[in-house]
Amino acid sequence: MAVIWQPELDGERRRWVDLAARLTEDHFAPLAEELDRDQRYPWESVERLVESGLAGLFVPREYGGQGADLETTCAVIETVSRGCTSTGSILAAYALGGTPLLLAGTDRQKAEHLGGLAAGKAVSFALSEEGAGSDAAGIRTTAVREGDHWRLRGEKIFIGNGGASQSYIVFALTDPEAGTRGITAFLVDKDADGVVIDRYEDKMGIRGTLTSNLKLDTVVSDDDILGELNRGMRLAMRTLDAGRISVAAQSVGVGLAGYDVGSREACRRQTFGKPVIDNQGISFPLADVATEITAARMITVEAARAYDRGENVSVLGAMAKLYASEAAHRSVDLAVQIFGGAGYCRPCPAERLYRDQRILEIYEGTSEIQRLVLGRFIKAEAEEASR
Ligand code: COS
Repeated sequence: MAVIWQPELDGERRRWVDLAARLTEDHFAPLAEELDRDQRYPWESVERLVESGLAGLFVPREYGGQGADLETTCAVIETVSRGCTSTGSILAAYALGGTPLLLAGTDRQKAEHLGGLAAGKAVSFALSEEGAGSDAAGIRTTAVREGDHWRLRGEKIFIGNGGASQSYIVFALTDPEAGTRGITAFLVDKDADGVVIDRYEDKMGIRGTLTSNLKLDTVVSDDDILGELNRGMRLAMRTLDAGRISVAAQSVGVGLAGYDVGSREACRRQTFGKPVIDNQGISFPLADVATEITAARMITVEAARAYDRGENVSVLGAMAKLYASEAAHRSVDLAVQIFGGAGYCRPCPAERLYRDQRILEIYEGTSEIQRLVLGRFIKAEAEEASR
């Protein structure tokens, strides 16, 4: 019996997770150190994700995908992240870019962009701007009517998979006076005139992923509007509700990776004539980490199941991301401590995981934003109860 709780996986889900585990063991995990060292995007791994069906796992079958639910997608993201954080993050970026299309795409948009995504032409979610990261409604990119099309002007930053994606879901102000009810989502092709990517971030971790800007002075048509005019903020928030569950799954994977290397090193490494795990100073925090990863996995799986049942997951998704990313923090921190000096030097998997983990508490809503979201719900519930 495994110490850390695992959900029951039925036939189809089991098949996808086993496939992901095999690819991770044979191909993704062996590349993790090199990708980190050379800051290299693993095109060959992406090709495997596409060929195997994992890239388009959540894409409906009629658009060329596998039609899997979020619970399955998350189980696969967790499995891949356990072996290579960068590859797991690429997979999660595929899911984030696909979600607004699943939620609001027309049949034509789904056929073109979800179909493209399943075939390796990824779609990226482009919301953040300078000064508008946590305050998503503070964006300044505009889309102004010019005859029968729209002129899109502005710059997006911190785009996951930016530069490797074929198209971008860009959120822009279409009615600047209307606040959050004046934002619209547009589909933008990377090869269109006036679309420029000229900066890639040099990141602390997940160095096998690409994170870019997107400069826009381009023209789009009504057909490129994703969802309803002026309802883009809601679409972004609904997308992030699902995306946060995927980041929670990544976090469980990274937390497990920290636990794997930390617990094994604790058995291997001897001090004062015995393995360090025989000291309660090491076994007790490992017990805490095992408990926290179990709890993180339980919330994440339940959040994904709730999403698949069509329930609102704003609360559970925020809890899953908040808890799982911070549990992963404690897991990789302990792993570094167990390795001691070696854990502070390269190459050591604990050192890499320590840097990789940090983004999980930042992207798709910082821990502070998750607490803010939860705080609003708590206040509303308490006010309702005291009425
Ligand atoms: N599902 C559906 N709709 C939602 C929603 C959700 N989870 N959360 C908010 N909305 C809707 C609101 O109902 C509101 O719609 P109406 O105007 O129709 O009433 C609209 O979206 C605006 O919501 P709100 O007023 O709460 O917006 P705020 O500007 O106060 O911001 C936070 C809300 C802080 C929660 C939001 O800016 C946020 O999530 N920030 C973090 C963004 C993020 O994660 N960035 C990372 C980018 S990807 S790396």
